[in-house]
Parts: sequence; C-alpha cells; structure tokens
Amino acid sequence: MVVFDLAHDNRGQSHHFMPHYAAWFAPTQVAAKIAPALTTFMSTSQPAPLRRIAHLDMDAFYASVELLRYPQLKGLPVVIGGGRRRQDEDLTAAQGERTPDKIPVAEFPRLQGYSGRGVITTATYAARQFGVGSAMGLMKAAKLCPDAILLPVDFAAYRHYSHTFKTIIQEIAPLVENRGIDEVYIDFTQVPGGQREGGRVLARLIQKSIFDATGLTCSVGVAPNKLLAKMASEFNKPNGIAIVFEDDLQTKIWPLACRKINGIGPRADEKLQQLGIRTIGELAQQDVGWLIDHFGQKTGAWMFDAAHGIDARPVVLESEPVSISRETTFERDLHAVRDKAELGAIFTRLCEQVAQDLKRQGYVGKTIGIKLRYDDFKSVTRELTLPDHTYDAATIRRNAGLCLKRAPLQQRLRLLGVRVGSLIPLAEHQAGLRKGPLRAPLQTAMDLAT
Ligand code: TTP
Ligand code: MG
Ligand code: MG
Repeated sequence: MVVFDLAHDNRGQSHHFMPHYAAWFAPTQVAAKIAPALTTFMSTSQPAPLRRIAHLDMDAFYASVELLRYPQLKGLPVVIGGGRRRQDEDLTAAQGERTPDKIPVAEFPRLQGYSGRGVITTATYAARQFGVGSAMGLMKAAKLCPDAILLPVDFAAYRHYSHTFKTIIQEIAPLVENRGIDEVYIDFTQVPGGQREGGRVLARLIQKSIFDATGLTCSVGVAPNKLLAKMASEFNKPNGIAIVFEDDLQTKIWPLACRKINGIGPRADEKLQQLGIRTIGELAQQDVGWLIDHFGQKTGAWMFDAAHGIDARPVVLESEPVSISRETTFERDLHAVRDKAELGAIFTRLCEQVAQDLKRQGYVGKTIGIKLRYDDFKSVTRELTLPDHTYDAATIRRNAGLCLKRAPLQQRLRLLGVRVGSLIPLAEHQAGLRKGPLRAPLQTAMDLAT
C-alpha cells in the first residue's frame, strides 16, 4: 500500500492521503509497486544486458473493438463517436432475431448528413485514408467521407479489452507500465528471449498472443528507452514491429518532426518552428545553453537529451486506480453525539479533500464509503453505490453521512475515513453525457437490429 503522509495540519491530526489504491475495501487490489531495480545483473561479473524497452499501442483501438462485434464492417471506413451506446441496446438486440454480425452493411448509419457537435474518438485505417481521424468534428468528417459508418462509443467494451490485452502481456513479460487505455511500456531487458533480434522475437510473441485471444492487432516499438520505443511503435502501424538501436538515432529518429517526441506539444512545437527548428535532428544540433535560454532550464535540458535519444526513465509497474480516499486519526477520541460539531466539520473536510483529489486526478466515482476505527482499535466500513458517478463534495458528504448512520456509534472514535470507489476517468464520463445531437438521435446498428 502506498500512503503518502502529508504534513500534519494545525490541529495535529495525521492525514493519510491514499491517492490511488483502495486500502480498506479491497486489499488485494492494493498495487502500487515500483519496478524492482535492475540490479540483479550488477552484482555478478557479467556485463549488464542492453536495455530493451518496448512500447505497445493497440491499432485503431475503439474501432477495432467495434469490428469484433460487427466483423462485416472489416475494411470499410468506420468512425467511432457521437454518443454513448445506450444500456438497453444490448438487451434489445438480444431479443431481436439477428445477432450483430448478421446486420447487413447497408443498414448501418452513415456519416452523411450528420449535424451535431459530436467528435470522432477514432477511425479505422480505411477511414483515415479520407483524412478523418481522432478529435475531428463529425460534421467535418461527414464532408470528407460521407459514406463512413458511424458507431457510438462503448467504453465498457473498450475497458474490458484493455484489461484483457494487458493481462496477456503481463503473463509473458511481468514488468508492464500502464499508459492509458490502449498502450503500455514493457521492460524486455530481463525477460527470457527479450534480447533476441533486439526484442523482435518477444514482440512477435506478444502480438500473436493478443491476437489469438482477442482478434485485435497492435504495434510494438522496441528501443533502448521509453522515449525511442514510443516513437518506434508508430513506425510500422498497424500490426507492425519496429526495432531501434542506439546507432539508429541519426537515420531513424533525426528526420522526424519535433512533435514526434512525446512531451513536445503543439505550443512548444510552434515555438521551435518559429526558431527555425522542424526536425529532431535540427533540435539535436542546437547548443544546450541556447535551448535553455529559450525554454527554461528544465525543458531546455530535457529537449537536448531527448533529441539525442537519451531517456533514463524506468518502466514502473502501476495498476489502475480503484479508489481515492482520505482519512484522519483524531488528536483525541471523539464521540458521535457529544462531539458532533467537531466530528461533522472533520467529516465535511475529508469529503472536500476527496472531491479535490478526484478532480485533480481526473476521476469520478460511484461508490461512497466510510471507515471508522473505535477507541478499542476495531474498525468498520460502510459503503453505498450511487446511480451516477460524481466528484461533487456535497454529494459525497451527503452519502457518506448516510453510510455513517448505518454504523454503530455508541463507542468513541479514533479515526474517520472517506472513500470514493468504482472510478472511471472524468473524460469518459463527460463523453457519455455529451448526448443529444441536433437532429434525431443517430440510430445505432443495435437499434437497427430490432
Ligand atoms: P490512440 O492509440 O491514439 O489511437 P488508436 O488506437 O485509435 O489508433 P492508432 O492505431 O493510431 O493507435 O488512442 C487510443 C484510443 O483512445 C482510440 O481508439 C480512441 C481514444 N481516443 C479518443 O477518444 N480521442 C482522441 O483524441 C484520441 C487520440 C484517442
Ligand atoms: Mg492505439
Ligand atoms: Mg494509444
């Protein structure tokens, strides 16, 4: 369990901030582990093996998951966006006579005539040939490729496949770092066979294992570090592998645009362009002092290293956050009735802190829980599930209050905690709420099945 001990506040209460990992309700899920340092080899006389870091990214991820459901759409331009799949649709489809894979292609909704404010999350490679892609408005995409099929997002399905492919990788190469829903870094260095052909053999094995289990393809880059691996995974997309060695820097990395460095965003890139620097090679030619003058000490020095392919960041094992919680041990034991006001104020504050943590980390949660520890050190927990996700302090407080009422309150308390669990990323939540295109709701293929 990772517990960050924050500074004691002026009441002398010790605050434990557990930003990610549920400590009370699901101890088996507590999993913030720092990757074991690669020290094993250093204690022997053998030279350390070459560092081989892989970056794996699923191909057209959301769209590819949809194609598992609708294999008849393979090879066609398909875009995903415009609203969340309604929960009743699966049920409706199940009652229909046709299974999803039997719906004729002609019956799927097209982009043509779309009006509304929806945005594309991703597009199949066939659709990308028309110039449509992630983050583009659906109306603009409709002009570029009116015949493209439009499907709604189904985050539950993407999360399921995300979990599945990551589990498969972990079984082959245990040192995996989560980088969002469709990508991971993997440390190949110590994995048996991880050095063969610079990592290609292991990359191929992982690709095949994922494909056999899910039908999904991915692309892998293997390089001396994360920075180069991330770039390499794009080289042969889709369903490709790219191996980069230190010696490949000038030929494979330097010709690329500066934007290809993960960390150089549109603003930094614009500034670099104004300074006449377009490629990573051009960036590498600059004097580090000059870069620091223009971008500050930290960024300037980092840019210089990045352009020279230098990146020492380790691959860090990290599981998805399952809950966010705050707890306080009181300075003196408090009684629910006799110290009601004081307890109430602390309770409200804990809820506000959890709400802040959620907002800062970009999550909303659905289960609200409390933990009490009594003066005899016995603990109890209570929790309830809301109809919808929230990060609202008042909602958390109200429901945590309901939990508290369900716990025995005769004995004095030494600790109080508040937890919000069943987290999903805020962005996902908001995407799901952004419904209501201006014209009649887009029919989904599931609708058509009935
Ligand atoms: P990406 O890995 O960036 O894209 P991708 O997997 O669709 O395609 P590629 O083959 O080029 O890797 O993103 C993963 C998923 O994240 C993507 O399928 C949909 C979602 N996403 C958005 O919702 N909005 C966005 O702007 C981007 C870039 C991705
Ligand atoms: Mg991807
Ligand atoms: Mg990705």
